[in-house]
Amino acid sequence: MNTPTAPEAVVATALRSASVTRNTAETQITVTVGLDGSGRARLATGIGFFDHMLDQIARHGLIDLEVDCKGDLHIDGHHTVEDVGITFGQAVARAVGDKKGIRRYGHAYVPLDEALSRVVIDFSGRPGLHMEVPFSSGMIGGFDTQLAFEFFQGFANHALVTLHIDNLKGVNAHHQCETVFKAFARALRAALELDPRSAGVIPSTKGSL
Ligand SMILES: [Mn+2]
Repeated sequence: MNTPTAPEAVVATALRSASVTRNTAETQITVTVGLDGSGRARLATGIGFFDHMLDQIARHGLIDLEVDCKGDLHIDGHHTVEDVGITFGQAVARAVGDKKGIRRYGHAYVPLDEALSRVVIDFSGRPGLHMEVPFSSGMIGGFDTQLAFEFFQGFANHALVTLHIDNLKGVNAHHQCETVFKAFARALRAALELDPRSAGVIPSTKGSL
């Protein structure tokens, strides 16, 4: 006998994924995300340390992530990092859709030796970034630490999230940055997780997010 599948069950188990291509005179980018993934990553931004940070998002967010970016690195890394943040935000927004059944809020503390960071995220529909990260160095390899803010600003604006990022302790800039990206990944994973007690429900008394 055929057992009909309830539409809500299909929604709850469907794999949430999206691919976005964004081309400008400064960058040509394709980002593919699978929110219900296993952390598989294929990353090529041309900035080694930035690829290392995107890998943290995939691994600790359990997001399958492909980023292909050809940016104007002969100028500097600014357009590349900012525009990957924008395109990643657009892909996450598309994959998460109407936000039915997600937990909406997520937060995480992540240490790495002496460094400790906290990230809190809300899929509120209202973009906002509040970031306090006193980097101890201007550069990490070929990555300008000022660009961490640009990445998260681009993401918050286009994923339509409220994002609070604080580095609470840290001496080594590589450690500081890595704890920020790992905590972001864990917070993202928690917020995007489907809550079986709230299947098919938009987590807002307004009825939309
Ligand atoms: Mn590292």
